[in-house]
Amino acid sequence: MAQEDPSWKLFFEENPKPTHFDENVKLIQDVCQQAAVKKNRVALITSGGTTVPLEQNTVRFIDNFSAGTRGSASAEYFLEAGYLVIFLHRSKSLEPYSRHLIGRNIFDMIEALPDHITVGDKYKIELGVLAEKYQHYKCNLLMISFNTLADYLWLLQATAQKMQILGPLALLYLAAAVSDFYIPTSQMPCHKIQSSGGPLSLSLELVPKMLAPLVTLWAPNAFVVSFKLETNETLLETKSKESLLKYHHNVVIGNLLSSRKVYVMLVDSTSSNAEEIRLSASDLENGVEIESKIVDNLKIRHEQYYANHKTG
Ligand code: PAZ
Repeated sequence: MAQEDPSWKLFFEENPKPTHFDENVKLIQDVCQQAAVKKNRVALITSGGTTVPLEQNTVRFIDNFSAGTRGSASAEYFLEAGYLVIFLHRSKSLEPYSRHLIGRNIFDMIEALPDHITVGDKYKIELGVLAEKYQHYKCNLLMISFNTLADYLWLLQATAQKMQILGPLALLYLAAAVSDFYIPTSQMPCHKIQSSGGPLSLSLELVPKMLAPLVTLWAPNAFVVSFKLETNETLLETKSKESLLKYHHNVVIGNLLSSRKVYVMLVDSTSSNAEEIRLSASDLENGVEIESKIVDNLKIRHEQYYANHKTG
């Protein structure tokens, strides 16, 4: 009897590719090929939340809380650590460097004079530092955006597959908040749902777990870091360990919705105890971001992994 395709394959059969997919994959391929030749480390960072459309001509969709703070901050620290970064992010979520300006009005920062425009004195140093960093690192940064869950999963699969050429030089840092539930295209109404139809009941399918094919088929030699988000503290360690046991990747970073900016736990297969990273009062006073410590920690782990691969 013929074997049925696994659920992750069916997902890609049932959900069309995003627009500009082939152009984006070509950009990703170019980065990976050049990095492989030069033996550069490449980090894929996923960031922000995925949407789940309720209609094919989408007026309404389900979304989540993620602003892309973790991903965009981490991208800066990976760049500073010498990585090339592929930043796969939710469109209009936070981006490296420009994230520091969010919530501020650009017109308050510039002075428009009759014949030229200048940056106001108060902002010169801050903007100068940011612009300098951005200009320095932008050639090592490829930004690709997504909106829906399906867009994200298509791009994740393609990027991981293109990163295969990098072997253990590739690091995947999966910080996006990806929906666990969705409506398959075939079950989605074509047009806007009408309120004249009365109260709306939704039935959502489970999204196939993509970490399994990612780790075994798409990027089998990459260093893979996933995130586990919980709201119940008592579940965090167990759930993070379960995920590691199930998918056999390298690190699971557990975080709680309420404390994610100051505390994470790292779980790996070498130790039964989780390693904790917590910002101290002085870190907070000095504006230290937890992502700088996460990236420092992962850089060392990735170096070790790469060294073991070369000798192993
Ligand atoms: O984007 P953000 O900084 O507001 O939040 C980051 C996060 C909590 C989405 C991330 O750290 C994370 O846990 N991502 C995986 C979520 C999940 O379990 O699917």
